[in-house]
Amino acid sequence: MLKKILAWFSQPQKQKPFSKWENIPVGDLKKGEPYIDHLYNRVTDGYIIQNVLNETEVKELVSAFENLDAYKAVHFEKREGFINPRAFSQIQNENEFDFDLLNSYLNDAEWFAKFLKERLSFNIKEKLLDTLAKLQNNVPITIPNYSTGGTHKAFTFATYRFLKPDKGGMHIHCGSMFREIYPNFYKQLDKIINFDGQLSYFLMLQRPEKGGQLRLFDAEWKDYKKHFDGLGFVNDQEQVKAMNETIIQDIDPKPGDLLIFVGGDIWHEVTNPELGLPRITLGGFLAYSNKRDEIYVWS
Ligand SMILES: O=C(O)CCC(=O)C(=O)O
Repeated sequence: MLKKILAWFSQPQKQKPFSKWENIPVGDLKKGEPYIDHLYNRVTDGYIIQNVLNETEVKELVSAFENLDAYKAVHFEKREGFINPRAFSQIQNENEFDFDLLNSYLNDAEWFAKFLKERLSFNIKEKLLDTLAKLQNNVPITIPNYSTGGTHKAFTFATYRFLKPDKGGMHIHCGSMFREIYPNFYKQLDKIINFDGQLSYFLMLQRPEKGGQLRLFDAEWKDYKKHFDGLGFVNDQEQVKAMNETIIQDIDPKPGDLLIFVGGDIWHEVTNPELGLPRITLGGFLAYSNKRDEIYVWS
């Protein structure tokens, strides 16, 4: 496996803006413009909504999260970094749907919501959901709930992602992949959410001096889905070659920016944060409800 990963990084890759992106200062969002539908329809592949958070809010979030790994962090396999609280995709055990793990995910989500409320002088969840609501007029943004033991518990709307300098970044993946890896978990959500074309979002909180970009591969989920293993690395020499020959595009938002893109369908990674501070983001996923009358946000 290590050889394949090294082979991947040693291949020359060609930078070319193959996907369509728009930068929009948050104050310039047009009322009624169906930004989210533009992503679904691939009119655009991604938006950087600039300055959603101001400098003070970014600083507050970064310092609130200091020492967060001491709590409920789930560390990435093989690379150094962590997600906090645990993401839904980290709750499944082998092929079984594990209700105890689901319960601990829901408890962690509750803990995280409380943690954010106590540590911050502003309501980050409200701020984020309000901004997302501006991206698709008249469609409510909702966080999924799960009923356990007679009580409704909410999923987490976001997870905090911390990548240590020079420890590899985030491996190649796309959002649609998780559905194949964790079918039992998704079966629970399939009742309410249509995952086809699901989107990814994140708020950039801290950037390294060098590296740590969101790297898109000119490769769609459907064309490469046959060959991934559980970690998202391609596991077939031929595909490694094919993907190394694909064109890449690096996206580098600034702290305070909200990035939203077709992360369900475009293969992407976060490149190694080579130098300077750790890379820190707060993000999750979005998708329409089955009835297309709500947009769900979870992580
Ligand atoms: O939080 C990040 O920087 C990575 C986002 C990502 O890869 C995703 O949402 O699929």
